[in-house]
Amino acid sequence: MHEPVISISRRTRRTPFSSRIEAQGVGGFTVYNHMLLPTFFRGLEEDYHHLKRHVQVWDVTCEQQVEVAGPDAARLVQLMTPRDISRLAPGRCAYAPLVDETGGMINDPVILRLADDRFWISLADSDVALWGKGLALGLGLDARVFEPGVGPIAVQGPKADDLLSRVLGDEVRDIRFFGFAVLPFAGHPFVVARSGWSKQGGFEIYIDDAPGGQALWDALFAAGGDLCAGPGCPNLIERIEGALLSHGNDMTLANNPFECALDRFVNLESPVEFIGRDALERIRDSGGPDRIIRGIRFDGAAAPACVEPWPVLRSGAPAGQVTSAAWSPDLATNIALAMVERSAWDPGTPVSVASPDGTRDGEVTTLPFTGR
Ligand code: THG
Repeated sequence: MHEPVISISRRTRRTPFSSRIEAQGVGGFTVYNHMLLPTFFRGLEEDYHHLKRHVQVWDVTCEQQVEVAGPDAARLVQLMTPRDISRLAPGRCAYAPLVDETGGMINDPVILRLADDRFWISLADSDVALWGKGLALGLGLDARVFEPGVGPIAVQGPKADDLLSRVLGDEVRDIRFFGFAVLPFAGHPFVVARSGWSKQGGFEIYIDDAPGGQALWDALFAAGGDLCAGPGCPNLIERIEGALLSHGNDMTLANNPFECALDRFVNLESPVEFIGRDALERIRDSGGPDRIIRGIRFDGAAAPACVEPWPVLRSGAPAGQVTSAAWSPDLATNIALAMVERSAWDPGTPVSVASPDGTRDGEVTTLPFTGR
């Protein structure tokens, strides 16, 4: 028997870096925003140790931008998120839930304010441009909503400042967390933010010029030999440890931001108008959510990938589902992100996890597993 593969075609769009990462030994891909996203290079565990010790360059251009520009741009972006966008200054980024009229999670992008009247919404995996265009058209807003074909490459790991400063200059060291600067490389100005989908620190460089971006990619590898710079990608183990949520895996349109423990990005106290405010206020006023994303540590051999949700049981009764799982080498246990019902969500609650290769004993934990 052979392993099935995902077939690549025009619909599974390649990126300006696809041929480079193929030459650099990419081991697998998934599809994200209709675009290729690498899933591992040497292997999940080898990639994990390398990311935590050295520095990696990632092709995450599938985190495509939706641009919203024009006199009503701020109004439209605000309608899409419960986070107070009036507090987002030009030059800053914000992690922000996007919700529908029921409070359901449409996406959880990073929003960059390029100017008072111009935003990039840096997407997780759902078709937000269509939602935004529909709103602008339906509400008669004076805002253009389009996909400019811009996505980031990421430089992540403890040596990220050292590597990027060699290529873009020491200015990168002054960029604050979730701030961005516009820095030239070979004459082209690039948006460079201190952000990224790991807890190891680093930057994202938004590629709006393929040849310039490819030259930058090559310069990073040319400069990084003694730093052990290598190709990488978002790492399943590291992102579970750090509790970085994956839309479509850990939450869907069926979940609200309170269930996703994203309360700190929901500004109901601000008098801002957004779609879903009534729904979120109702949930808040009726005692909050009935389930919440928690960590679970569980016993046994290294967990297989969680491809379909695994039931979580408390005293034999259904109490939620595991949505992402991995063996953590540094914590020496299996770890998971799980949507856990109120009956089991107190940290320390003993649960069992029905993984495909058997039922394991586990315990509910707070998040993240490591770090902050
Ligand atoms: N970078 C960019 N775009 C993206 C992602 C990214 N789009 C898709 C996806 N990732 C969006 N999801 C997240 C999830 C978490 C974070 C960023 C994007 C993140 N969270 C910080 C944390 O949890 O520690 C907190 C952020 C804050 O405090 O404001 O960084 O990675 N361009």
